[in-house]
Amino acid sequence: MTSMRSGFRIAGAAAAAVALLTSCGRPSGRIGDTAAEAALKVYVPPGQYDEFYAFLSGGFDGQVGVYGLPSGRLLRHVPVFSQNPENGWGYTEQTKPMMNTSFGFVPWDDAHHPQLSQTDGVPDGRWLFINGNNTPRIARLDLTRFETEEILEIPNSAGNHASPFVTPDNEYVVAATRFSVPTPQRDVPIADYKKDFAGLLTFARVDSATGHMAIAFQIRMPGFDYDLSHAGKGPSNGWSFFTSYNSEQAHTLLEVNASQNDKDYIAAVNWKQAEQCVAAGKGRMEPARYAHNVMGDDGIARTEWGTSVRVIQPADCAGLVYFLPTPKSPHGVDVDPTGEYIVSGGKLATVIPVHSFSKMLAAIQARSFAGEVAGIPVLKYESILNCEVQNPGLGPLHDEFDDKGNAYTSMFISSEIVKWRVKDCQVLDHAPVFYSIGHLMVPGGDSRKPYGKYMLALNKITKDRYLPTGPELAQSAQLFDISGDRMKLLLDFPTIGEPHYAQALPASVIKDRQQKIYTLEKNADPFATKAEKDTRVVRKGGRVDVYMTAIRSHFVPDNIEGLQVGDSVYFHVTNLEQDWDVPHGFAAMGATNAELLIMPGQTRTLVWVPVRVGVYPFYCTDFCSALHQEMQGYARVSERGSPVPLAWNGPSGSLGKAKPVAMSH
Ligand code: K7E
Ligand code: CUA
Repeated sequence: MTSMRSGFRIAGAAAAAVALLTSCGRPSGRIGDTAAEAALKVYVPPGQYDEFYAFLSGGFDGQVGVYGLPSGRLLRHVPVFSQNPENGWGYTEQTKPMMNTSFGFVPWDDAHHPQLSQTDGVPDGRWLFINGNNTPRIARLDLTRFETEEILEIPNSAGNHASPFVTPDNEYVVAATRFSVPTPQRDVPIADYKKDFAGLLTFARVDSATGHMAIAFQIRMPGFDYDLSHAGKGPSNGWSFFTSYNSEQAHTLLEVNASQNDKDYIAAVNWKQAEQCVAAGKGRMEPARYAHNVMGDDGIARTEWGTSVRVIQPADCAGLVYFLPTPKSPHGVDVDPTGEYIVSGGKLATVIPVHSFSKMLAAIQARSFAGEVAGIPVLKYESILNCEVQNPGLGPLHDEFDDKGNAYTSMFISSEIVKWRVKDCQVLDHAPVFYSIGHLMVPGGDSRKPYGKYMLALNKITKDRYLPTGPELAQSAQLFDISGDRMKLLLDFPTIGEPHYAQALPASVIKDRQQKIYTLEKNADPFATKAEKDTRVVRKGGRVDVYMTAIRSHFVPDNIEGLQVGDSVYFHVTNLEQDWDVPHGFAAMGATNAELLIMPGQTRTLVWVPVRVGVYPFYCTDFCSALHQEMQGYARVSERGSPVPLAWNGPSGSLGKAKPVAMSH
């Protein structure tokens, strides 16, 4: 009864909102049957959970945003490639190595494509992989902790866009070169592009138990721009497909020069064939230096340096790669849930081509080729085509699928989504989006098992959709109901960064697997302090190590003297709490990096180099109890060479043994 009544109230509010919108003369979109029905479909009452977790890449913010669907509520912002002062990611001593690359410490990247790990072609909720574009990298997040656990640099590459796109049992995650470069890198004229530049396709093996990645092999391809990828599944399991543009191999003004050819190519790579060639000793180990950063069980990230990588030339491994002619400057490539159909979005194409995997195999078997490029056989467009979607709209980019044999294609230029039937390319519906859609996402929509209830449009331009916020406006996501024949717009919500692709899966797959604390007993950080009696301050030359604890609502020690200007002061703070959702923060005045946000049972280290004499406060930044404001302390900094002795308070210190008030812990 109560829920009925609150339902009506919301319905009324939403209807009023729509009336407002339309009275301003702005497009309201095609809002469901009524706005009230739409509102009820996305309303998740306080205290209740969303049905799906959605993982949206942050684009140029280098992170992953975790949202609940259908509400669009932001649940987490997980730092990956970019430093995050909110919790010290990439600033603490334990996490800094995650940003190591062969170029040094790189605290930012452009992250486009989240990919859930899969078992038998279905998202299994173990890990989320995501690519870094600018400094080619692939990261892996652990979904019991929503933390980044591993980052692998991809050598011999540039512009790692067609990545990570897992195979159906996480055998591999892939990477590809969007901006072909000399490989190995060397000093050559840019005008020698056609002679010296190449685009490598990389396959990194994923360990099925640990998720750890390792580069298995790379394939040296002609110097096109390899743009996107998806793995085959079902009958096409064992293959990965990569779009390419710039088959013209232009190196300047690509806008014009790379739009000459009517068709570019999808590269179909038979990775099982690659495995056989590798086993037969094909390919050459080439020197390559790259970072492989792994978060240890002790919560400390470490870098291992790769020194070489196996590179295969297609000419040395028959049957490894075929080119599928595809109109025109294709962007996305997507494989339908059955694994038979390979769809591509040619940005400048007037149709959406659907290739047939079985026709492709038949053409290969019949050796019916149109020619070859750099030793790679080119198939005939007509012989592999299943059908073309006619008049879909303008600027097709990406496709997702539902569980009823339908595809949904984003049309960037005409700002709409077109729904069509995969088997015969029949257009079924159009829905406008606001505006300029990039990717779109159906939960499970690139797997063998789409959930087919919702679709999320990820839009580039939001002019006039939200309250204006100066020159920079938020990107937006729009949620559609796709359970019926026609797509129905339900909800708009702003996002963090620029989501390119996204993934989603039922919340039930991961919500009960969440780690709630770090077990203090198992804390293996060498600078951990597991009890207040063990707190201490140790000087070695110009380095001072502060072994500090935090518990509601005090630090031990909370008075420190004898620090000197120019010291490197390492605050190793261990959170002694063993309750879910009780982090403590730590910030020191004069520190030039970020705060620490320390989870229960965890140790995190902040380095502070005092630059001036004085007495500086430090405090807890995360409101942890009624006496959170009392969770503070002082550090006294003296001149270099000062006779003030190193001293602190707490059980082992000379500034006072006992705390005047001991809260229970
Ligand atoms: Cu189309 Cu980077 Cu996948 Cu953006 S990409 S939209
Ligand atoms: Cu600890 Cu606030």
